[in-house]
Amino acid sequence: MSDIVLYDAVNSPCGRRVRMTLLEKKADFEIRWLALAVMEQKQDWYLKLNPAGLVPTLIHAEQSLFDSNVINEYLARSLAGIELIPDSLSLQTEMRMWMAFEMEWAKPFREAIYQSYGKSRLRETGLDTASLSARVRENTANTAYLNTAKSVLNDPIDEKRLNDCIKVLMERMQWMEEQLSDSRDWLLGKKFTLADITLGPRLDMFPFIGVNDLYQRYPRIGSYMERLKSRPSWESSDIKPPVNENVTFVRTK
Ligand SMILES: N[C@@H](CCC(=O)N[C@@H](CS)C(=O)NCC(=O)O)C(=O)O
Repeated sequence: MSDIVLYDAVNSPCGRRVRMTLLEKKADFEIRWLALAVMEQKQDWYLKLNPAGLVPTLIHAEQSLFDSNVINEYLARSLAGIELIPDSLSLQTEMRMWMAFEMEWAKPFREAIYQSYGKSRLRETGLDTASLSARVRENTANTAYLNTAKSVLNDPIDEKRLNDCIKVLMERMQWMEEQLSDSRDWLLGKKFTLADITLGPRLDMFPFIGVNDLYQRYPRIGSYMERLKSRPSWESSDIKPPVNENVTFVRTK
């Protein structure tokens, strides 16, 4: 058993960025999967580790850490291996601004996910309202989460809301495309850093909200992502649970 444990979920960009950092550092780690569709992330024992009930959470040296960017800075500083944080204060600040940039548009992105992939993920399980409710109640007594799960399953897609979220997201992508006009290799210039690890996994999620041509619309983002995907940590961070959680809901405590 590894001394680094990562609580994670299938297709989580936040989880993937921690996986990438661990792989860039060549660290051993163990993943424990949570099934988000049935709110395993809202179980009492997990809320003690991560009060927001989100993935990822990392356990290391008996310390429990949450928020992917916080975890990544911790790993970057505490593990030996490749340097992922720039030396100068000015570049460190720039790195955190890229993280803040992503965190801001993660909000409309999450809303869009609820209107798209979140629905298909839940519907593909074959659970009906009664069996979904029973599964969620096993995990949490908070009816707010039950109501969210039921509305993801049953409410029709709010196309207007989804399109509005996408419009906001495209505004952010336009800004990013302009930032890349100086042909830099990585977001901070010559050096690959945590800023790239923060942005890459989220950018690659656009097809999950129905935007399949992001890299054609924004070619500089496209070639930037090609560079990112050529790093071994990209492919090797595409980890799935041994059995598809959507089908079996592997319990992971
Ligand atoms: N700022 C947090 C965001 C974490 C987050 O939004 N996680 C998503 C998966 S990428 C999640 O757990 N969603 C489940 C939910 O909304 O209950 C981080 O970077 O760790």
